[in-house]
Amino acid sequence: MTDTTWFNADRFGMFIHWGLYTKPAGVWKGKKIARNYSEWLQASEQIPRQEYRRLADEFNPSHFDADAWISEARSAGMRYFLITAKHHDGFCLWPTKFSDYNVVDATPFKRDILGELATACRKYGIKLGFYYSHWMDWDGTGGDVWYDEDRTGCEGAHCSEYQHPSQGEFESYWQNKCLPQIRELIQNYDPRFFWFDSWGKDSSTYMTTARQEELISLIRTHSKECLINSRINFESPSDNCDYLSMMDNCFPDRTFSKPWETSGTLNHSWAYHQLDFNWKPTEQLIKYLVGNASLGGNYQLNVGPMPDGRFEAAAIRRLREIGCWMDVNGESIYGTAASTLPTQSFGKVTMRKEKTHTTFYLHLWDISPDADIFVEGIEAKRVEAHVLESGQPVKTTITAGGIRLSIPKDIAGLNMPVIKVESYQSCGDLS
Ligand code: FHN
Repeated sequence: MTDTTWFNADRFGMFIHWGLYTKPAGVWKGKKIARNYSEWLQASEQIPRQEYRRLADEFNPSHFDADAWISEARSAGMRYFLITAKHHDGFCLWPTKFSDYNVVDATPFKRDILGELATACRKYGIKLGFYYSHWMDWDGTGGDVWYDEDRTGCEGAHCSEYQHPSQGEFESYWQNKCLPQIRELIQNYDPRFFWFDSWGKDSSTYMTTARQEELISLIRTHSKECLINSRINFESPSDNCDYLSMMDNCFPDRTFSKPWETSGTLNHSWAYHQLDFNWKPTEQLIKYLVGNASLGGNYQLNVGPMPDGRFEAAAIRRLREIGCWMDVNGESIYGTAASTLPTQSFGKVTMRKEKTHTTFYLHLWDISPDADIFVEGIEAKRVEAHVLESGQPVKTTITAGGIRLSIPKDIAGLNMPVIKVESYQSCGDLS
């Protein structure tokens, strides 16, 4: 198994969905597409392949700036970055030798997007990962398609191009596109992790144990440190995966024996959607991050850049607000572990075992300033506590079964405050 220490410590990453579907952005032939994920355009509207492929002629994001994306991620407090190298439509964001349906050979843009991002990631010390749609590939090379009998496209007909491949057809895609491209991505860009995508019983038909192990073994052969997620087969993942991926926007209420993460959206669609105004408030996004960290999990927050290559203003505002919160409270997230305390009524707890003591970070979501809270489960001979952002000391009383804290009234001016509690098992070890 590959070392997952960095993944657990980093806790927070950026996910990007970007590709040919970004320009239509959820609207096709003047109508909002049936599916709410704009990256599903081709399947949603049953667009014949040659017609969909013509979107490549228009892919020319003149404002794309890898440095700007990665520095935005960095200042939001994110420590790793993940992008759709190939999504379900089969189009590739790098100049792959194994398909000419790629950004350099098929578009007027002709720049190696992954290469530019890899350079920016190195500059900012951000780990790079690739989303790769290994099960579905709608471009007719033998990958699976989304077959939905009841769906008709814009022309009112089911497109006969979209039928499940035979095992032989899938095997040909697997050997001639999927596996060589994974090897190529490792050799060209040296990613620290892959994020494979599957769900449901159709994917299990193709993502057999043998194919999962073949893919894992290929990655292990070419990289000593590349992590692999469990959505290689969501229903029945190999034990050899390194970390678990929850379903989209699913925030569990339990811990897991492996490192884990939730990938979530800022609004509804993963890729940019011109009619999706369903933005989540910053406070909610921070709560997802903290909630997962309190259970030992990570959060990968998705951005869908616009067709010209820039992030939307609503995305930037949220990223920067999260960044401000992380600037003062980041130590309560990075390198912390799941709380071993019982569930608390005031909010969530993250913790870190230090050499001489244990630190608890109390995330106060539901409190009255100038009142007491009881933190159940902290057993200590001595505790020291202060507000993480301001340094203001907090009065503590050790009682049976926990500690009582007097919340300062000034805390009302802070947004989502965190109290740092250092708890010692003997009276004399505070130096
Ligand atoms: O179908 C995809 C979807 O477009 C998106 O990429 C998400 C990200 O988790 N995964 C699939 C649905 O779960």
